[in-house]
Amino acid sequence: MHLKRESKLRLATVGGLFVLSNSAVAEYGLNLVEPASEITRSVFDLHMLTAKLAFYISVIITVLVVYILVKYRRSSGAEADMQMHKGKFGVFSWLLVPIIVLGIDLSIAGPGTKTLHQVERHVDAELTVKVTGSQWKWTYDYLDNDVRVVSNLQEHEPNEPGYLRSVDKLFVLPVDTNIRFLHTATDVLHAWWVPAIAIKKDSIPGYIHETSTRITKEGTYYGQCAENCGTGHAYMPIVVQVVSKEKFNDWVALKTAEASAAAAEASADKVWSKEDLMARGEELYVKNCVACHQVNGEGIPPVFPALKGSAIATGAVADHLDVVIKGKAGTAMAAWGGQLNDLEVAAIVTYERNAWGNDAGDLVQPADVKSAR
Ligand code: HEC
Ligand SMILES: [Cu+2]
Repeated sequence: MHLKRESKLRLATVGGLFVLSNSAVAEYGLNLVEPASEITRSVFDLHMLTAKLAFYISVIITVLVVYILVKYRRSSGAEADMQMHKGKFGVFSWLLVPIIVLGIDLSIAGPGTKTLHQVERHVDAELTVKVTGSQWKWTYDYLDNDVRVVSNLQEHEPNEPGYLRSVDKLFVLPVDTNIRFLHTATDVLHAWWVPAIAIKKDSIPGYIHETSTRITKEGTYYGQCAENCGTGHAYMPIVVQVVSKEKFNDWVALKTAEASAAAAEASADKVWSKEDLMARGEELYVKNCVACHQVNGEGIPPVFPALKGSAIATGAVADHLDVVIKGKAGTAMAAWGGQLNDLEVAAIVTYERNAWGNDAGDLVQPADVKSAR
């Protein structure tokens, strides 16, 4: 089949456009995640606008360059026009090109400014949640309701679905509500990042950064820490469940009841048996401490010390309680006193003193923790 040169060029251009067209790209899921809030919709639209403009410009320029290379090649006898700068086109193109470029810039600047304004706007919040990053988990404090959710990585095998993406406790939020997030961290920099529903801001120890959103669609949204925060950086995924306002209120009521029951249980001056403390202690240890001290208690020395056979975990109870409640400033060992109640600390410490061949043999009761605080 013989095609004229122009027809071939036309065919190539149309084919190229088809391959790169929106629908073809969408099939492969290469785009940003589908936005589910006003602010992320606005960020998404800005991305599409700039991506489209850049795409069209690159196509026009490529076609132009190829056309000029072919048409004005020396072998076809083309000669340079040495007087071009004296003609009308030569004179006015210096003006024309910047005008076109500025026009394109301004067409992005308008929507860009609008989005930036939205990012910085502080709405009247109907719900405020303090989002705290720690090595390696997220803590969500619902400031209006006194509810706290501590969200840890849910362990999976590498080939299972949900590997490094799922958590034990979901972060539940209501739909169609003005939500304010207060971002902070307890140890190093983290960044709470869920691209479908909120913009990303760094979480910095000692500082509080504010972002807000209004989620428009119920569903489950995924994210992760977006600031390299240490060896467990990959182990702090985020899962947000957005539900109707009614469901959210029910959930808050349930969580409040759970919290007050746990507080009552912890503060009752009950003396617990070794079996009960060890069982609870193991569960809490696995949830809170294994990222550093490992399931077998052997840690990852020299950074994360072994608790198996450690002088502190087999020595005086007071020293052991002191480390767990107050932490060790300047190390990754956090002060757990504010995050765990008396019963929980008692159970974990009892477990550490009697697991993995440690044989301190003694029990620590909630009352001991209360007086050690
Ligand atoms: C993010 C990492 C990390 C997590 C999670 C963590 N620890 Fe530690 N832990 C450390 C580090 C680091 C040290 C060493 C501190 C130092 O240099 O004295 C330490 C020290 C200790 C010690 C003293 C051990 C010794 O022999 O010096 C105890 C006891 C302890 N941790 C208990 C716990 C308990 C209980 C938990 C869970 C509630 C926990 N840790 C969670 C990092 C961690
Ligand atoms: Cu992090």
